Amino acid sequence: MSKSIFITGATAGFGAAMARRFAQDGWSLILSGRRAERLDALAEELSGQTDVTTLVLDVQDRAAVEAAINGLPEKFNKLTALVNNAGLALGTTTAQTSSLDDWETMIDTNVKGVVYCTRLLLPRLIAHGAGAGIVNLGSVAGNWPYQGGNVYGATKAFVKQFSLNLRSDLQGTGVRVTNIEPGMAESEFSVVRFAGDKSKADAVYQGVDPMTPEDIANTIHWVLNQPPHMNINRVELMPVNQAFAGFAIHRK
Ligand code: NDP
Ligand code: 8X3
Repeated sequence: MSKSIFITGATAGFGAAMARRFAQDGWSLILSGRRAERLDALAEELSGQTDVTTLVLDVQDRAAVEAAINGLPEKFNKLTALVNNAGLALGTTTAQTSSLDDWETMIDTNVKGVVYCTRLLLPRLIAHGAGAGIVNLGSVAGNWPYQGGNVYGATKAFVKQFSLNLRSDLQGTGVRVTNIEPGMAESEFSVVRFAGDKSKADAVYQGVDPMTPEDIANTIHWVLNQPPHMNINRVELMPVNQAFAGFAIHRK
């Protein structure tokens, strides 16, 4: 049986890099995202290497996620891996000045999207059994507070705890669960966070030598290629030039 991987948010950044990495090994790809033209281009690029299925999908839309997953061809009744990668941060403003709409979009995508895809694909992962795996994209923002991280960091803290709790529930099924917790990696992430302001986004990475989407894809590839008796619970990774700040003290 060829290995199969369902990747959400495959139209950019980590997701596109993962699609390319797993295609090299001949895994069947199910690639999803909202931008159809990006999915088509990726399918065209990779279909010479492996079997590619694309799903134009907004993970915030529960009915659409249900319809897309229920409509998958029979060959995916057993799925090797799910990567809950689709996600975003919006803004770096403090809580008292943030937009409630932005907060809702982050919760709907980073929390509800992950929950929908996981619940709906679990039967196929359990049917695969030993060697199957769920990889969730958490973040250092789920572990460490920073000013302006408010709801984004909280969604990633949810993802971390959901991953750990899934591990508990999936005992005996053979399905592994890993939370990947990256720090700064250059992708479209900051362009999205700063509402399309490319110069603001570029400034984030200036002089840092950030991680790349390929670094993250290689890490996930390593995680999913461990022997079936091994579960990598969490991986926190940062560029060398990123570290921790101390406590913030406000003096009157
Ligand atoms: P990108 O912005 O480059 O890619 C994000 C992907 O998510 C795109 O393919 C986008 O596709 C998809 N996406 C966003 N919203 C939705 C939605 N509602 N439905 C379906 N797909 C959606 O970001 P990254 O690759 O950097 O980020 C990937 C994940 O990693 C995210 O969860 C992010 O929070 C996390 N992360 C990123 C870090 C970084 O520094 N870059 C660090 C730590 C974690 P489309 O717009 O076509 O729908
Ligand atoms: C993205 C990493 O540090 O910008 O999750 O929050 S950070």
